[in-house]
Amino acid sequence: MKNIAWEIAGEFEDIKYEKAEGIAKITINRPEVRNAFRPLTVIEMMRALEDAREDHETGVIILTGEGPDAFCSGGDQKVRGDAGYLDSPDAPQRTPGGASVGRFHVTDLHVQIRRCPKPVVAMVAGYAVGGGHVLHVVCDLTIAADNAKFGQVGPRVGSFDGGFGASVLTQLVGPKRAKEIWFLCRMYSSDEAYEMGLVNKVVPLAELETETVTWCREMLERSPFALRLLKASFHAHEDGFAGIQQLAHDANLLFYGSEEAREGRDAFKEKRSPDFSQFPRRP
Ligand code: S0N
Repeated sequence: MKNIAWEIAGEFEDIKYEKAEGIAKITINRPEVRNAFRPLTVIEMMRALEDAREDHETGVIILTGEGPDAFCSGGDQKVRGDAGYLDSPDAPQRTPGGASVGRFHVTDLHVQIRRCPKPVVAMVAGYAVGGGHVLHVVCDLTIAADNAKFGQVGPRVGSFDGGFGASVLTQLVGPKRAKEIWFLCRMYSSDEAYEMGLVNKVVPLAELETETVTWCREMLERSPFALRLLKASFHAHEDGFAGIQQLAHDANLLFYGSEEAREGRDAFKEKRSPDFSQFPRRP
């Protein structure tokens, strides 16, 4: 198997962003806190993800954490304020009365991963815990190392994610298991996660990136528009009107390429009435 030669694709503080062979890799680079994310981390992840989405060369995106110990340990508890997360524990987002005015930046990141029309693959070594577990849950596929550990900790640390962290998890493992994961806050091995349908494949740690890249290369051989429509189709029902909107606008993308749609556009530009009589009224 040919090695992959990553090239730096942007300068960031909390993440590494690299590209190679049509694959973009976003790495949370805070191993000293088990890759916990603070607001800046999430903002940078969103910028990198947007770049990967817009890049016509990129077809698949890997999301991972630096080092073998953790994929991500969730929200950085050291900058957790009284109303969300802060850039630093003591300033500057505070009201004159002293109450914090942080927010959950990760809410938008979850939506962005779901919306991204390219497959997003979580590559998990070590802990995927709390908000870090939710991150892999919202990714399209998960490749896990044999040292990976999965779990939610919210009810132990005064937190919970009732968004995709509950609904998508339930889709993956079923309601009884999802409630067990949230209510008991246990940790699960990569083999247990595989048994539950939480991850797609478990490999030895030393083979994690090679295996993940193999899966990405395989997807890059497939039709990008078919992958795009499949992802939108899987989410259409789960994401309600927003999911249907994505699928509908993708249908628009295809319709724009038809003679029928072009007739409407051209007639407007040529200041004439459109002639739609030439097009079939399909049964
Ligand atoms: C990951 C764990 C199990 C690893 O244990 P291990 O290997 O024994 O390492 P430690 O010695 O514990 O940790 C090493 C250093 O890393 C720091 N650290 C670890 N995790 C975090 C973290 N999340 N935030 C800040 N620092 C962290 C340790 O403190 C240590 O550094 P030193 O030695 O300097 O103290 C273990 O570390 C663990 O259990 N970590 C905490 C896991 C946790 O509580 N995560 C947060 C859970 N909550 C969320 O993620 C919420 C996320 C969220 O974004 C959200 C989304 C939607 C709605 C609401 C929320 C919400 O925030 O509430």
